[in-house]
Amino acid sequence: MPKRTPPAPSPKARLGVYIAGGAFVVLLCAFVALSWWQRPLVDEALAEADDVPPEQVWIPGGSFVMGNDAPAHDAADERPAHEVIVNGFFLDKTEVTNGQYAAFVKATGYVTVAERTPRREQYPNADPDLLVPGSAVFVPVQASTDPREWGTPHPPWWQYVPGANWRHPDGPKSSITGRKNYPVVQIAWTDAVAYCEWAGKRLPTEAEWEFAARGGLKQQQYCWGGDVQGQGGVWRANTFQGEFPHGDTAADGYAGLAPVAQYPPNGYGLHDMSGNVWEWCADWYDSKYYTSAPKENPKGPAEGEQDGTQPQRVRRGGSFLCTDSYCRRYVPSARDKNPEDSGASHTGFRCVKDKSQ
Ligand SMILES: [Ca+2]
Repeated sequence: MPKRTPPAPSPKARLGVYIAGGAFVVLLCAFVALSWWQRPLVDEALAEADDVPPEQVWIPGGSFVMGNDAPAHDAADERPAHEVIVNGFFLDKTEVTNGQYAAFVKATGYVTVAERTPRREQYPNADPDLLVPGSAVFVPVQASTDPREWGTPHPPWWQYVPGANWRHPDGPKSSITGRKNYPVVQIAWTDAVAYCEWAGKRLPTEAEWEFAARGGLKQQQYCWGGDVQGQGGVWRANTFQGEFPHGDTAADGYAGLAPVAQYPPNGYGLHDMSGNVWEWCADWYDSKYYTSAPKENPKGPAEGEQDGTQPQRVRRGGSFLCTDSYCRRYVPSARDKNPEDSGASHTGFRCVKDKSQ
């Protein structure tokens, strides 16, 4: 008996199949979309985490002349030049990078000062609009370097930017993705100390920092000797060339930050002790400290000199914003300061380890 061919589905049955199939596709798409929407957010900054700690070099210690009182060098807080003795120590070969700081945050969940909401009691006189998480960002505005033309107490190229922090160094739209080997910035002194403690290290004293920056040279103007930056077409540090603050020509290869170790090391094998980012030191800052500092292993004054309402901590080394025409502080004797809760887009750090640690 011939087999009977199954009857073709009726148009109504076909319609039902199409509707069911369509509904399935819609549900599948909805499920995929929902899953995407509810996906775990990838922390872009922590994705840069680099578990390789900064390599260190041994700084042998000894005596040196700290400061600079050469008549042509007009910096009162570097005077008098005086003999100082420091013990030997290990020092990070480079500034701490985004990748290394990300590893610390990934391991500890640490929240930096710039990511916290400032409290009114901490800043009783602050503009309410500024009591939001954020930090100081360099903005290359067209502006005079003459303070009489600023119209503000602070240079107009420094602006408090809500949402600026180490993950977003120039503000919320910036990121450190792909910048694992750049120095971490927007780090307050407090944040630097937290990293050092986690790493079993500490910040250098100001004397240790200057001893190391001089690279074994005696009273030379620069970390590399006496040649000026760029002499003979040789660039030895990431500084600023061109008309400050808006016209960085990047003759040294970089406008703004550079990855660490792009320039030759000094005599101790240390990179970027001049330029790139200012580096926090352990000490309180006092402009007259050199008049009374002890000779052996000075650790800074007992308290910081006030600037406004806050005591200051020491920063050293200059940054990518240092330029001979305005801020020539990328030399090893130059001192700078900032309150310990204040990071900036040109400030980072490196760490010391003692032999016994
Ligand atoms: Ca540069």
